[in-house]
Amino acid sequence: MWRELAAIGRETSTGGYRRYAWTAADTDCRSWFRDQAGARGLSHETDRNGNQWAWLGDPAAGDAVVTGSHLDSVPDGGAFDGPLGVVSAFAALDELRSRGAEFTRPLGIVNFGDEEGARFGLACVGSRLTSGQLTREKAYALTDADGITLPGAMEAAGHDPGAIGPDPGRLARIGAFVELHVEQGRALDLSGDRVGIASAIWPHGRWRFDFRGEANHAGTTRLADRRDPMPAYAETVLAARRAAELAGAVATFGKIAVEPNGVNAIPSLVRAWLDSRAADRATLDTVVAEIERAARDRARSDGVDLSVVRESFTPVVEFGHALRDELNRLLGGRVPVLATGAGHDAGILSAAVPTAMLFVRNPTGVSHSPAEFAAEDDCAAGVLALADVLEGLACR
Ligand code: HGY
Ligand code: MN
Ligand code: MN
Repeated sequence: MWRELAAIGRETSTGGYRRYAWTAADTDCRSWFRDQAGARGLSHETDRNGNQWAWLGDPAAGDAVVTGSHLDSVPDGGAFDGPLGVVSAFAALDELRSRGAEFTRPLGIVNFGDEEGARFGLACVGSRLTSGQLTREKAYALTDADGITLPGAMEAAGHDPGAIGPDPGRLARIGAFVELHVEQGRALDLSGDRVGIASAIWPHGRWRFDFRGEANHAGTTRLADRRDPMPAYAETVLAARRAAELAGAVATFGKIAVEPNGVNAIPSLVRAWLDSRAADRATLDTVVAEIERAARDRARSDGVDLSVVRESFTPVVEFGHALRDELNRLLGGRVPVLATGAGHDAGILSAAVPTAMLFVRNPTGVSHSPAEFAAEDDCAAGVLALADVLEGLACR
């Protein structure tokens, strides 16, 4: 199963994955998901927002136990972020069948669409739409770098965007959602555990900084006459690192677009995206405010205009203690419980459905990189833990 999926959307020159929402690679991942469901005799449906659901039993019976994750990636992402949760879900079902488990609740396996937001800039589009945290209007306004809209991309991929929007009926049928995910950090490596349980997700967001200056000749324009946006951007990146260090938070400028992007042309525009996260909302607000202040100060002194737009935001998620503690009990009670700075569909869904997460050890902690790795025996331990959890929740 893993090897079949691993070949899809992999960029040979980097070893990273380019599985962006509603692209050919995404379509191939969706076909893979449908085939896995069919091979196990599960019913398959794609919901109005493009999320895929595979069912054992009739979801209309309600109180379903659902597990799964996402298959899309960040640019040149790793093999495990997302896919490990989906592959483990199918493998855990196989394990439960080998145990002769009798399901007393419907079991769902889900592939949430567009979790990374790599193409349209907003994280967790599929789960946000379904849970009503992203309005149809805002979704229709999302565009990629080529100006293609989200509905346009859906249609080109064969999905009718006409009905995108909240799906409360679907969520009402879910009694519990458990997402297994590779850890994006080293807590389990440091504690020597194969599997962990999530306690919380840090609040985090994405802000777009547009520094607008004046295009001019790099060789003939005196420094005093320039309205160059690049130094203001550079000052902002350094201010972001200082602010984050001071606050024990994180701040990253990982994506930048320069116009006209010529070696011998002073830029007219530097567009840069900030990703910032902190353990609590007040700290995050303080860090972002400090970064914006530094950006405005330097922009002003350089005669550069600045606009800052918040493009994506996820408030702190505290996973419900009942399901969290039930997972720990089902796994023997000695599983480490850890917070994460990474966003997940489980975080989005936790506003509407009892939700929990299992983490699988990542020996280097590296993620959002081709170097992302998890050892096969740790992944197998994750499958068995997920099977134990699903058995305890859905097979009593
Ligand atoms: O950015 C995140 O935290 C997640 O990988 N989407
Ligand atoms: Mn990710
Ligand atoms: Mn992920």
